[in-house]
Amino acid sequence: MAQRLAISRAAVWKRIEALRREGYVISSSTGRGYRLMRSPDLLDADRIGGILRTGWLGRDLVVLSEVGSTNEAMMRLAREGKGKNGAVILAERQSEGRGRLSRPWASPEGGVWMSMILRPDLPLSELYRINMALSVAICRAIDSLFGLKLEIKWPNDLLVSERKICGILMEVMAQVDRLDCVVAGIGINANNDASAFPSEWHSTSLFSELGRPVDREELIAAILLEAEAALDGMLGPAIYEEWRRRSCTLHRRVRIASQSGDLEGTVVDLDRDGALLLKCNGEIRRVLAGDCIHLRPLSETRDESGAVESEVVKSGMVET
Ligand code: BT5
Repeated sequence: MAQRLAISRAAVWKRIEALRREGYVISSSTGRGYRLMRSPDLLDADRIGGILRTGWLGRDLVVLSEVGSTNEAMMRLAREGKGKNGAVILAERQSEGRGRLSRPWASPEGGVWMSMILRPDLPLSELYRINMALSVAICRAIDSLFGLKLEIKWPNDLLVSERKICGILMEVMAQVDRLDCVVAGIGINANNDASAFPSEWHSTSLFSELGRPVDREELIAAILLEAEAALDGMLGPAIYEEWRRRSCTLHRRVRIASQSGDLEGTVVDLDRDGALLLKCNGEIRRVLAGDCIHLRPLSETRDESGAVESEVVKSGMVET
């Protein structure tokens, strides 16, 4: 190696030590050299760029080792008038990852924490289409790569077997009548250990579901490719229909907690603009925003004494 690189053996050793500090496992044997045993699971923007097949989404992509929140970093760029349509920020870790209503989003190493900036020509009333397109795209990518079926829980969660594997956070910059840009944040528990999270989060990860780590770069490239196609077609009927078909909230009994109070009822349909149609007390109500709690059907939740237990199966939330 020293000969090939025209540097001293000590200089080779110094670089090997630097790679070891980054997490590469390298064995060495006197007189024979070094051998790469294992590479760390780190994202590399150039490698992602090399496998990315998109036209406009993710063509401008950066990977940060740590940031407060990728959404906040992207919003900051947007406030400065920067951030081209389709630019993406990824981070290995977020120290202040956030969900809706400033709820914390746990973002340790191994996950996919990603934000994209979108500048679509879209009326504000159609904003939820972006959420629909991204939800469908993530389901398609994870299904085709790993054969894992995700379900969409209204309004912004993706679940595997009733456990949250992904959350989407949309933040918007707009004038009264016109959209400036949307920053869409996607958080996926990929190789991080979701069993370390509080059990009441009902979370899981690709690692737990598949029993092995996944190639996060391949996953990111696949999601961006599906997302580009879905966003390009988000106003057509196909995305809405697939989003509705993949919903696990449709036909469920739910409780919606919103600023105007709680509502309980059965979800009879999901509308094209993302609204949930809730039948409660014989009336159909349109719900555009709120935290949605799936309730078990009453027949399943009577305990031995016959008392009705309103068991929360899982909870999630969104802001529209
Ligand atoms: C969400 O909020 O589900 C949206 C999460 C978006 C995260 C991405 S990561 C990249 C980008 N940058 C950011 O700062 N955010 C975005 P919400 O529906 O409010 O759900 C939040 C709730 O989910 C929390 O209150 C916890 O109960 C739970 N939770 C927190 N971290 C989680 C995780 N890693 N996996 C599963 N559940 C989690």
